[in-house]
Amino acid sequence: MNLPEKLSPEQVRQFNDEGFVIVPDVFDPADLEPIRQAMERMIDEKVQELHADGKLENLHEELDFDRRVAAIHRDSKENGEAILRAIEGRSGGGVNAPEIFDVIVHDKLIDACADILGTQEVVASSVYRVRPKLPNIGRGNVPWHQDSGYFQKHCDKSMIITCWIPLVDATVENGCMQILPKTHQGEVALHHTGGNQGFFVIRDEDLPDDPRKSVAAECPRGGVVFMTNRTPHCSTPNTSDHVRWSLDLRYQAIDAPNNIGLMPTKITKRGRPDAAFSKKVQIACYPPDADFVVRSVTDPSSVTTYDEYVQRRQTYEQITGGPVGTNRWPALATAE
Ligand SMILES: O=C(O)CCC(=O)C(=O)O
Repeated sequence: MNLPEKLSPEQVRQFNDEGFVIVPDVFDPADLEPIRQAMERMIDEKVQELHADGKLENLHEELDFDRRVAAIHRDSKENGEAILRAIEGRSGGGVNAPEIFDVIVHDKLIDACADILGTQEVVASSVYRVRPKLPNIGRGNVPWHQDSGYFQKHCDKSMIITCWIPLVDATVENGCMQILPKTHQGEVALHHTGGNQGFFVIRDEDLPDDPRKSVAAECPRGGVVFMTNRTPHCSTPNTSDHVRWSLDLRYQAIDAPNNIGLMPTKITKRGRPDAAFSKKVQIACYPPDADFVVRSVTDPSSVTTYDEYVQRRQTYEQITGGPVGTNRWPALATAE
């Protein structure tokens, strides 16, 4: 089966050499309209609920997707946070809306990942995030890290692609990511727990290069920033007047460690696999969340449907209590 090539050889080379590539035209902006509208509906439902409960007076119905939550958050942090929690999903683990699934399995995106991975056997991870980064509050500023800092150590050398997808043009002003190029071939750096909002953090002195060499990953709506799991990155404050909306999704080849077909009965509440179990089966890079097949030429019947995806994610959430980090890193305080 000949599937179209989405990326040029030059773009794939850039990904491999630099640890990332920004592709400005993976989607037509219209492809992302359903997810924007789904987010708008979610916001509106929560706003109406808060209003009906007598907690919120000004509905800010005149404001669009990029501004409404920010205005409500300014009026009342409590209401703003309630809306953000509803959109981000449990523990920040991403809502299960069909419109998100449609982006995760979108052919244009999977074509690009298949080009990078060099295979048409592609698995997506339930480790994905919806990130509404509000202007001028610290929430959503992510410290330096490699995604592998959150994954199991035995996956350090596996390729897991992060696809960072802005739903508005991402700029330095609204807090796009900063990426440290050409530093993804080495070991996973020392991370610490205790960053803001519970994020893991690499201290500047532990970064594989001078953070002043980082580049701003500005990306228009419709574009995607593709990064490796060992590419150090962070994101900076949103100093604009609107919300920087983005999604980050993750993909790997099916032969990288995954939990396809496994039910998480052997994952402990802390999200760590039980020791006896992990000797018998290959443990996924991020065991607390479900992986699922998004493309398979050798076994098309294994490609996950929306209903299977929802069921699998819900089962994992019930058993593991939602996403948690799996790596045991030291706490910031004890290191200083
Ligand atoms: O969206 C951001 O600001 C940060 C994203 C990030 O750190 C990630 O996708 O791993």
